[in-house]
Amino acid sequence: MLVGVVGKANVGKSTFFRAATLAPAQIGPHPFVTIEPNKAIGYVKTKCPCMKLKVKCNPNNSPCIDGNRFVPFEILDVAGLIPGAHLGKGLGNKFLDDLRRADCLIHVLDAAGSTDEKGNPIPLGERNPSEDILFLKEEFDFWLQNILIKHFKDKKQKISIKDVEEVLSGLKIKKEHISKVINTSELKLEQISKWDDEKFLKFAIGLRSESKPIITSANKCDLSKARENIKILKKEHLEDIFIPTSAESELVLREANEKNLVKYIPGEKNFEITGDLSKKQEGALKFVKEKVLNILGNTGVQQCLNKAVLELLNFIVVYPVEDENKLTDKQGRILPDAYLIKKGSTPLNLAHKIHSDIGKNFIGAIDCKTKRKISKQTELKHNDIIKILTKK
Ligand SMILES: Nc1nc2c(ncn2[C@@H]2O[C@H](COP(=O)(O)OP(=O)(O)O)[C@@H](O)[C@H]2O)c(=O)[nH]1
Ligand SMILES: [Mg+2]
Repeated sequence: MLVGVVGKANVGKSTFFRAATLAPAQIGPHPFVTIEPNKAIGYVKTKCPCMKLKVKCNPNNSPCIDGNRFVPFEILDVAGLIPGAHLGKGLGNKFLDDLRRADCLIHVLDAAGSTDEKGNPIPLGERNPSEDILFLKEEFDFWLQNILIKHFKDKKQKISIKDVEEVLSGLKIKKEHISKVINTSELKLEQISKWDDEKFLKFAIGLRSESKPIITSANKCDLSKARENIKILKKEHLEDIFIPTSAESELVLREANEKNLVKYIPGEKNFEITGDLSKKQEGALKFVKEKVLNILGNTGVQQCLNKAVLELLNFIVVYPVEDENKLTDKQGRILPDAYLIKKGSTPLNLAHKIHSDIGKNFIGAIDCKTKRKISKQTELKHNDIIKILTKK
């Protein structure tokens, strides 16, 4: 699963990415393999079972702060969106190449309208952010339309869903996305070779909205202009999901937390001052408190991550353990690891996710809350604690 952070220049994309990927707490030396330069680890925030079960957990892959478990996943910093990307202008190819790898997008928008199409600063409110919402979608749609036309227009042979799937496999567009678009529109795949450009565009729009769901981070919401604009945006784009954000505020808070100046749990409304602040730091935190937390209730960054992974992508969190009574791994750590897994997954899917050998030797599983054996087809639930049984 890969969540892409997208947007044009100067909207706060890098700020969002840095804030979202700054670990909320240290958890010892980490076995994460080095990932590519524009990828980093972000965290979903969820209630750790340790509270309800009244145990003290020893997290290994996912920090737990006051009963809030932060579960890792990968975020991609997509190359900046630029006008004419679909025509291969500037770094357009890089942008589209990044975009095709994402399963879900967080679109960072300058909701204050203080940047033009290319990201140059302009007076506050001069650009209508609504244009940027269309801009992102259009660049992708036109690009996809061209790919579809190139492969399917005026072709002699009969085209099946499988043929479309093959052409689009590198874009993470799957059979179920294609069938859904065909079944819910008047587009007839049998006639694809005779479609006009408009039908190809319709197909592209459908495929994009099925395969790359978007959350809009209406950013710079510390500015009142942005908060005004968001009301209008919500009315104009009923099908879109908007979360008001102040990426800069989240970064201020996470950095202050890292330096032990404050105690801040991502996504919360409050923070506690725990260190000696300079006048400048005090001013920045006061701004965040008064202009963001008191008005919006949170900075919105953690909310975007949670919404993307748990709602749009439909993932749940499960905890594999070795000992179903003590809830420990081999080293005796309680609830050491939390895994994100697609809703609908089974214990067998989980076994494969942990390790291919565990998957191969799978013979069953135990639900550690009920201590009962569950079948390999049982659908796992959010916050399940599971012991995988393997043959020796
Ligand atoms: N007011 C305000 N400014 C922000 C916010 N996030 C980023 N910025 C500012 O927007 C500018 C561009 O930020 P950056 O993250 O480099 O944008 P990018 O080009 O989209 O990666 C910088 O001056 C940031 O300080 C925010 O939440 N509120
Ligand atoms: Mg940047």
